[in-house]
Amino acid sequence: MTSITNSDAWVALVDHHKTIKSAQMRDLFQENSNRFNDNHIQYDDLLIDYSKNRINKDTLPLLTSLAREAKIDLWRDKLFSGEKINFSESRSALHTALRNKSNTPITTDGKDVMPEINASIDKMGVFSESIRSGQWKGFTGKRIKSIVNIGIGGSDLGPAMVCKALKPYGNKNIIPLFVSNVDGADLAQTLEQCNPETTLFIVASKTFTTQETMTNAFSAREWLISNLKDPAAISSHFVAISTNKVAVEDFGIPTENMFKFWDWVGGRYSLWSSIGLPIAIFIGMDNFKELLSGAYDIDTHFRTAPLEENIPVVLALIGIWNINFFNFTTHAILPYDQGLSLLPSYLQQLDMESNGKFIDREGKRVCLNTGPIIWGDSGTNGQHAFYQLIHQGTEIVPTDFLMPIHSQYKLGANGDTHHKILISNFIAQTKSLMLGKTEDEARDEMLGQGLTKRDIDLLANHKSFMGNRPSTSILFDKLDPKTLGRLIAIYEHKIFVQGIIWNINSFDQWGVEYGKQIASLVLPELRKKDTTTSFDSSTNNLINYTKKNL
Ligand code: G6Q
Repeated sequence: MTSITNSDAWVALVDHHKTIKSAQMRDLFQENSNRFNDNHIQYDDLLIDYSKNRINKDTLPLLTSLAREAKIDLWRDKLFSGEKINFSESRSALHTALRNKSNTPITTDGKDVMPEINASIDKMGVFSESIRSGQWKGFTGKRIKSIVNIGIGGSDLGPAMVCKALKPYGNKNIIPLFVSNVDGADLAQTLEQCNPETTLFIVASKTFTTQETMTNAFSAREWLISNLKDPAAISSHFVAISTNKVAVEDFGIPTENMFKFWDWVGGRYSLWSSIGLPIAIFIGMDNFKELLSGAYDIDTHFRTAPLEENIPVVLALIGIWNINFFNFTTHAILPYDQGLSLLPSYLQQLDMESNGKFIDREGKRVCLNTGPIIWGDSGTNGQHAFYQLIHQGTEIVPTDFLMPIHSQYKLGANGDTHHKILISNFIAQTKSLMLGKTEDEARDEMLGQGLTKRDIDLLANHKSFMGNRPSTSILFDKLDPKTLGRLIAIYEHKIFVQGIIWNINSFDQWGVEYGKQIASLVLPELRKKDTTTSFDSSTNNLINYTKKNL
C-alpha cells in the first residue's frame, strides 16, 4: 500500500492546513454565528461539540475524503466480521461480538462465536447473582462482602474504571477492590480491608502466566489458607477468568469456578467479556447488560452513520488533524465527573497500547506521528494543577471535556449547588481555551481593577492568553451503564479509525510482551549471590548496588 501521505486527500489537507494554520478560532466564531450548529453531532442524549477545534467548513469534508481513501468502510467490515485483522498475532479482534445484541452469527476460524459468548454471559449472570444474593457462601458459611480482582493492564483497568464510574449502581453490601501492582503494598493494603471469611478473589489473567498477577494470586492464596487453616477453602474463595484452563487447574481453582474468554479478545478490549465479572457482581447483570447495550448502540452507529456524522470517525479525524497537521502530539482527557476519574488511565492504555507503534502493516517504519500521549485527570482537580500548561504552555494540548448534565448526587440548595459549579467550570474552561485573552483585554481588565500603569505594564503579558487551543466537549444526560458503554465504544472505534489511517495494527502489543520478556532476565541475577557482569555497566551496577543493600 502506498503511504497515506501520498494520497490526494492528504495532499489536499496539507494545502488546506496552510490556509488555516494561523486562523484564530475567536475570529472563526465571529464570522460564522452558526459555527456550533455546523460542528456538532447529537446522538440521543449525547452531544459532541467539536466546533472549538481549528477547523473551518472545508476541513471535515477533506478529512472524510481521507477516511474514504484509507477505506475505513472496508476495514470496519473486516473488524465486525471477524477477519483476522490482528495479523501479527493471527487473531480477529472481536470485542464487538461480546456486545452483539442482535445475536447474528459471527464467525472466526469457521466457528460462530455467539453461542459461547451467550453461554458465558449466562454463567456470569448466575454466578454474580449468587454472590449478590448471598446464596454463595464462603468456606465458613458467611456471605461474600469483598471481591478482590487480581489482574493487571487489560485485566484490571477496565473493570476498575467501570466499578468506580458506576458506584451509584453498585450493591451497597459488596466492596469491589482491585490489586494489580506486584509491589506487595498493593495486595497487603488491600488485604488489610478484607476478612478472609467474606472475601472472594477473582484471578483475572488471559494467559494465567503474567508475573505480577500470579505472584499476587499465590500470596492471596497463602493468606487465605493461613487464615482459614484449610486448602479446601480455595474453591469457595477463588474464581479465575482466563483462556488457560490447565494453568487455572494447576493453581487449584476448580473448572466450575473458571470463566472463559478467548484469544480474539484483546486485553484492553476485554471488559465486555468475563473480565467484566467484578462489574457484573457489583452492579448486577441487568446493569452489565445495559453497559453492553450502550456499546452495541455505538457499534451500530459506527457501522451505519455517514462518515460526516459518525461520532468515532469525526473524533478520529479531528485527532489526525491535530496530531499530523498541527503536530499537537499529546491529548488530555478531562472528565467533569468524579466517577470517571479513572477514565484517563483507562484510555491511556486503550489508545497508547493500540496506536503507540512505529511499524506499519507492511513492516515498514511509518513516516508520520501515530498515537498521541494520552493523559488527564478529573475536572476540577486538574484546573488547580496542570491546566496552567494547557492555557499558557509552549505545548498545545487538544482536550476532550466530558460532562454529565445531571449528577448522581444531589447536594446543596436545590440539590444542584455542586453540579452547577462543576458545569460552569467546564464551560468556562472550554470558552477560555478557545478565546484566550489578548494583551489589550488583559490591560483593560487590570485598569478596571485599579492597578497602576507600572503594574499593568509589568503584568500585561503574563496575564494574556493566546487562546486558539482546541477542545472537544462531550455531554450526556447522566453517567449510567448505557452511557458509559457508549462512551467507551466511541473511544475504541475512534482509536481503530486512526490506526487504519496510519496503517498500523492497533490490536497487537509487542511492547507489553517485551516488558514481560525482559523482566525474567534480571530476576535470576538479583537472586544470585555473585556480582553481575553480563549486562552494560549501568544495569550491572544497578543490580549489584541493589544486591549489596538488599
Ligand atoms: C492489553 C495487554 C495487557 C494485558 C496484561 C495482562 O491489551 O495485552 O495490558 O492485558 O499484560 O495480561 P494477562 O491478562 O494475560 O495477565
